[in-house]
Amino acid sequence: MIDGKKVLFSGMQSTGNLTLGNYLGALKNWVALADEYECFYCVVDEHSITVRQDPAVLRKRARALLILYIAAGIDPDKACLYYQSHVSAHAELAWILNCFTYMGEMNRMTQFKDKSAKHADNINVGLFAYPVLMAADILLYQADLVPVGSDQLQHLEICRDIAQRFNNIYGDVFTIPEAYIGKAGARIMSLQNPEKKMSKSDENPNASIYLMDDRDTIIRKFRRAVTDSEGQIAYRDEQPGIRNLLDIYCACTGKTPDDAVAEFSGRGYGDLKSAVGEIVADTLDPLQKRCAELTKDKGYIDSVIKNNAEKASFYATKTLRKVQHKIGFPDRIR
Ligand code: ATP
Ligand code: LTN
Repeated sequence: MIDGKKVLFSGMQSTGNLTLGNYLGALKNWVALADEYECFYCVVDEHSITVRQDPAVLRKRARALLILYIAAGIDPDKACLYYQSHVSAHAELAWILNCFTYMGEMNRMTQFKDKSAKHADNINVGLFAYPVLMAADILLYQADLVPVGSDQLQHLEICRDIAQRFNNIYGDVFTIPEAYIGKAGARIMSLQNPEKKMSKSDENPNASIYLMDDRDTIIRKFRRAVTDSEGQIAYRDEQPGIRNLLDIYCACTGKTPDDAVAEFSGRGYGDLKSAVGEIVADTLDPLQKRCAELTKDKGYIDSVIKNNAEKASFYATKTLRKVQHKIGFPDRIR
């Protein structure tokens, strides 16, 4: 608890170009949560280097992601928006937690298996220990809640196990965090294969709408979206392509699937694709404009980066010192 509010922590990697899935499935919800909880939203640049990065690109994307958090509507005076690499307690706690994590536990992680298959030439120890750094992120802030997608639930479970193990030995040091599962969350699927989630690492650029795509590109990608040959607009499992278009439409308009189906009843797939393309372009347009404005305001962004890293460090260091003391590191002389 901070000032009587529950603490919420989440993070995103700045690798790749963010997609409509990242926005509708995560970022958009983060905005609303910042009213109710004490939120820490981190740009997890230390996680990014588990896969080889071009330094100039990583730096640029990390800043662009932090700007995007603000452009999406998160008030940096309320929620703490910062870079993981600016708060050294993350790496320090991760080291300690490494010593409370078993090889066998990490071996079971499906993301490690997937990523090591994908990057067979660079299966590094950081990639293996990725979930431990993620546990450190969360536990440093004594987070009560962690909004994550279903692919991250396994990592959250390990975080809880590590925290519990530590608490069993040393007493109640860490708050045990819970996954925050939002309202029927928008899970946005690939436009080229609606059985697969839209993902920033998809090799086919037509599969994803990137948040910085222009109107024409957005409309063209929706026009090419894979659907089916049923010829009828319905919201059902058997028509995943159409259902995905309706989900996107609903996430952007706030309408229910029933309302959307009624609106398009008797109309062709082309009409639905155009309408979804238009509404997505209308949704992203103000976001893109705001990003452009904020990018120009270097002084303001720099002050957010500095102040919020200090705020995050304050809370993180408090937990780290407690942990260091508990495990027997010599106390600092003040
Ligand atoms: P990668 O392709 O690099 O694995 P990703 O696009 O799947 O990346 P993540 O960085 O793993 O995205 O996720 C960031 C956040 O966005 C997470 O909270 C995740 O649940 C959410 N998210 C990602 N893709 C989607 C999607 N298609 N629909 C809804 N939410 C999504
Ligand atoms: N692994 C997460 C990003 C992430 C995160 C976190 C999410 C790093 N640390 C802590 C929630 C809490 C991802 O790839 N989506």
